[in-house]
Amino acid sequence: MYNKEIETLSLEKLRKLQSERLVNLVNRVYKTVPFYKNLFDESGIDVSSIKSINDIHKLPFTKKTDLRDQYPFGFLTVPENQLARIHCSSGTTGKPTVVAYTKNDLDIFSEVVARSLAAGGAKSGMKMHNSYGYGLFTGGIGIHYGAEKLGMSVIPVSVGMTDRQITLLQDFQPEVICCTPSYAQTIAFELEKRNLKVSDLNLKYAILGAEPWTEAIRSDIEASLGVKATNIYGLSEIIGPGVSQEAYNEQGTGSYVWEDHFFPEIVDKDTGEPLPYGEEGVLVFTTLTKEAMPFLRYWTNDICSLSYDHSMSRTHIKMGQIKGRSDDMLIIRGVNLFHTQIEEVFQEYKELAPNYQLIVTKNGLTDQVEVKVETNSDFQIKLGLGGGFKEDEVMKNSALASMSNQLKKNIKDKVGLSIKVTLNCYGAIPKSEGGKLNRIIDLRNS
Ligand code: ADP
Ligand code: K
Repeated sequence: MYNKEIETLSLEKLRKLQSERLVNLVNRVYKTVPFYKNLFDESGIDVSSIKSINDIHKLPFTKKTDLRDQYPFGFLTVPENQLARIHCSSGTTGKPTVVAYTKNDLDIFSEVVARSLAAGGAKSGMKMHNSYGYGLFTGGIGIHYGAEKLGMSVIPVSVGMTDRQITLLQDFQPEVICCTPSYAQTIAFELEKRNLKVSDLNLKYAILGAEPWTEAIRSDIEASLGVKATNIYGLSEIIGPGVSQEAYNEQGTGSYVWEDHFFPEIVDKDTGEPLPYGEEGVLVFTTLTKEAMPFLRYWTNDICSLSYDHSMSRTHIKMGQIKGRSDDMLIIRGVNLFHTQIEEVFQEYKELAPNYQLIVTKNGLTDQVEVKVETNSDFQIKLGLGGGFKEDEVMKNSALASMSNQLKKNIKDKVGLSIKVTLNCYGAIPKSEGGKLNRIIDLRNS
């Protein structure tokens, strides 16, 4: 264990710590964040009525749309010159979601990642091959500093260039790999293609997250990479990866939520009412210690359940696998995608009709997205295509071809993902099913 004292703290002491931290937090955000002050005042919540962690259900929820409305720095409780780092995540529409950290927040981030990696089997002195994306996303850099804090030697490979990744895995012989479960499968597939065996590498532990996965995927990765594979979960708004982690010797029983920093609740997705341990609902977190941008009862939209496992030495609560989302966020190769982000690109084109469809499939192990969009009839008439055209004629018409290439590039610039764009003629894409637009077709699990 990285922090045995905290990880095994008695529940009674944990509740006391959480209560102190919550009371401090509520007073602080009331004084420093106008959004929370207004919300408290409007809903008649008296700050002094929050006396312990048991009062948490009296507090309002914070949602991703609130972050958008306060873009970029409305939720800050400290002056901007006290920030040590700023990251972003996908926003629902328009602007990205901004998350900011003080020096102290970064220490907490590294601490929870160090705890997580240790629970996943990593130890000081081991090498870590880190294939999480470096950059604005919290994944790569977040894991990096936590691994250094644990005393590991980090190889900051980031995503892509799988050939080079294989070479480094062979030459450097790291014991630990961190990436998305689907990328771990891609690496395994490439090893097999090169006739490389598990014994050519030195991997022992794979710490995998950023997207949902299953026990079948776990067995596949464990066999093909010769590792113990565990789940790491997190989200930028709460801190990044390292909000929770599965222990390598307790696989399949859930991931420990480091609840001295992140207080979890499960609530009903329609009513917001708290649900008892074991029941499935929306996961909600309160960041008890974050300085720069703390959130009260942040609504993750992730569906899962929480429960205690009193037979273990770690005392913190465990969360089960994420069963799905209560919104329409898609996770493509670990990257969050809202269809509204694509819609915004289309809205800039007067040549397009407001009808599109997003189709997600798996090509081998990799998520693929194709978006079909309609041109409008004025544009078609201008091109002499008043009678319409077929999908396979697009690339033969220079105006249509150039438009679909432009759309592809603009989407890549906006969301950071390569997506196939297919132009359709006006009326070719089914409009609605029973009155409800059916824009997203996710065929990955079928
Ligand atoms: P990260 O880079 O850690 O994935 P993001 O903020 O970009 O952080 O994405 C957070 C979302 O990703 C979560 O709300 C959840 O939907 C999904 N996610 C992250 N980790 C996991 C995991 N281990 N299992 C399932 N979903 C996950
Ligand atoms: K993600």
